[in-house]
Order: sequence, then structure tokens, then C-alpha cells
Amino acid sequence: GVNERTLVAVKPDGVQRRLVGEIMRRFENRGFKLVALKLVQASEDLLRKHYWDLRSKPFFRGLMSYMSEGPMVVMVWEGLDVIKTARNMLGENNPADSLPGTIRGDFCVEVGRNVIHGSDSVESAEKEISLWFGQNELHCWVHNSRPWIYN
Ligand code: YYY
Ligand code: MG
Repeated sequence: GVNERTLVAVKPDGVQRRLVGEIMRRFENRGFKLVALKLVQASEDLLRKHYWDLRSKPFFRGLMSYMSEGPMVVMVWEGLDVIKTARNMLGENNPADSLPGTIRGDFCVEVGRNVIHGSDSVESAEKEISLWFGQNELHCWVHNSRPWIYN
């Protein structure tokens, strides 16, 4: 529904490469509402919980160190079908499979430096939002342009 939420995170490479503004602009332009935002250096404990499902993958250790290399910009965006739409905006896991026009398709070439994270389902969005943000960090506000984005 219209109140669906997803966790989007600009990974350390995206922050270093100054892609934060460009990425946020795409979500704003699309019509989604920003409900939470912060710059964080993730702890190993948090990253382990975030990527728990991937813990037995061969790339897991490399993924943990990649995600620890610097601060990330973590945000929650809200809107109609935002989980699926954000995943489409991100592109495929492997940037080589990502179409031009997607974030990964425009800004990166390697899966191990793929610039951005987005929740992949309602369940993981809920889990990830509660992992990265406290209730008091999720803001309720009225999107001024709402009637022009939804009918
Ligand atoms: O959700 P998404 O980020 O598109 O892919 P996942 O399968 O959840 O993998 C998470 C993360 O792990 C991916 O963004 C990069 C890294 N990774 C990797 O380094 N090598 C792979 N073969 C697969 C994933
Ligand atoms: Mg994933």
C-alpha cells in the first residue's frame, strides 16, 4: 500500500564516490517520502544481523569488511510499492546485469562494490528498519505534494 516502507543504504563506496545526493534525488523525484536518514559507521554486530541470511556464503567475510570500510547513509523511504520500485531503481545484484538508468547500471561495475542496498521483501524491510533505526527516528510528516502523486 501507500504506507509501505523500505530500507535503502548508500554503501561506503557510494559515500566515498559522492553519490549520496544523486541517489536521494532519484527517490525524491520519483515521489517517495523520506521518513528516516542518518550517516552511520556500522558495527560488525549490526552488519552480521543485517546480512544474517548470507552468513554461509563464500563472499560473506569480504562483504563484512566492505560494509565496514566507512560510513554509510541509511534511509527509510515510504510510498506505494516502494520495496519493489526501489529494487527496480537499484538494478540487479551484479552491476553487469543492471540496465542503464538504474543506480547500479549507471554508477558501478562490480558486485563487491555495488554502491547501494535495498530491502528485498516486506519481511526484510521490517526487519532491517527496526535493526537500523529506533522508533523515534522514524518521522511522521505530511508530504505536501501527496495529492499530486496519488489520486
Ligand atoms: O539484495 P542485493 O544487494 O541485490 O543482493 P544480495 O544477494 O542480498 O547480496 C547482498 C550483497 O552481497 C550484494 O549487494 C553484494 C554482496 N555479494 C557479493 O559480494 N558477491 C556475490 N556473489 C553476491 C552478493
Ligand atoms: Mg539483499
